Amino acid sequence: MTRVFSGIQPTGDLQLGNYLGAVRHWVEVQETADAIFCVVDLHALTFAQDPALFRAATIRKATELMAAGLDPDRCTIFVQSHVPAHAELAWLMECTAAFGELRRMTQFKEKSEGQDSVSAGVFAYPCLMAADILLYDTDEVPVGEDQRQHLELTRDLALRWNSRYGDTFVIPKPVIAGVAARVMDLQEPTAKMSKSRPNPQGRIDALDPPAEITRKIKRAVTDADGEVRYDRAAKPGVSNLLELLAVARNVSPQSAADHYSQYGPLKTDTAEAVVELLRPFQERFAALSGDPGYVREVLAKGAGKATAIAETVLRRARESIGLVPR
Ligand code: ATP
Ligand code: LTN
Repeated sequence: MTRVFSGIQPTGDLQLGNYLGAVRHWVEVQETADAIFCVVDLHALTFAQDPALFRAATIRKATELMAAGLDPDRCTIFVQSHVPAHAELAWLMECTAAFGELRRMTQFKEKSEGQDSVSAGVFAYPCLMAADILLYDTDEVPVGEDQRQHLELTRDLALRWNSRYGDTFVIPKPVIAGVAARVMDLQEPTAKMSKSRPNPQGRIDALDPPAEITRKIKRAVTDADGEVRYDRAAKPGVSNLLELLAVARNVSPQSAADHYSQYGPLKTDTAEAVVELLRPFQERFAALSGDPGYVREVLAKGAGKATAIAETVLRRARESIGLVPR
């Protein structure tokens, strides 16, 4: 059975980009693959967090994943820091990666640019991500387009390790969806929608009330030529709306465009489609948030299952690199 692994950071509410670019595909793949999903709390610590809020955010993210449709009977859901093997293999990956290749990572450049001080963790981030993936003999990693470069690095590190120390790791491949793999900011359609961008008007949170979703979409930045056409380079704002409408209706963005000659009706229908798309998520979230004990139970069970796999692979890695067995 194909092993699938992916991760999401606990900080920030689940936004439409996370849902369409990643989580929606996780919900599908749990039906056919041996799927493991991780709330990557250690990754979020690359920026200082308020401890109490951070703890709550981790539980909330797991709740959001379950509300989105991840079913603990069909997949494994756990918190990264509950499985210490991640931190241990990350160190071995840091010693495998070159300074130069980490410095070239776009996400590192974006997150460190213009900051007075950046943690060493921001730089080492992709090594921890590689460890996450390699620890589970992962075949496929469903992620949004922004993670492609990290996946390439993960493959390079695994290949390098295997050629230096002998066959140890499965070489994973990214699975990146065609439509809505990069949902753009509604106010600045040349930037990706992200939970850490300062302007909330450009982002749709999966828990936004319907009226707010509608308002944000109606105010989305488009362009001046007035023509409804799918062309991501020339018409990023309109094309982004067409992608949202297209995934909600399960058609292509090009054919979605055929039905419109004006931006107003396109926005009205897109808003309605997105509200309907998120409705089941919002209902399940309300039900689950009344039962945090259940979510914690799921995470404890998930950590147990994840540990069993991760420890076996870590042992293999320790042995191949020459650490004395403990
Ligand atoms: P940040 O921007 O603060 O780093 P994020 O919103 O990108 O956070 P992550 O936890 O880093 O959230 O990402 C979780 C998953 O969501 C990843 O697979 C990522 O590729 C995907 N994703 C995030 N934003 C988008 C987007 N705008 N479009 C499509 N996929 C996205
Ligand atoms: N870096 C990813 C989150 C992430 C991840 C992973 C994704 C951490 N570890 C392992 C897939 C597999 C992000 O910022 N979205």
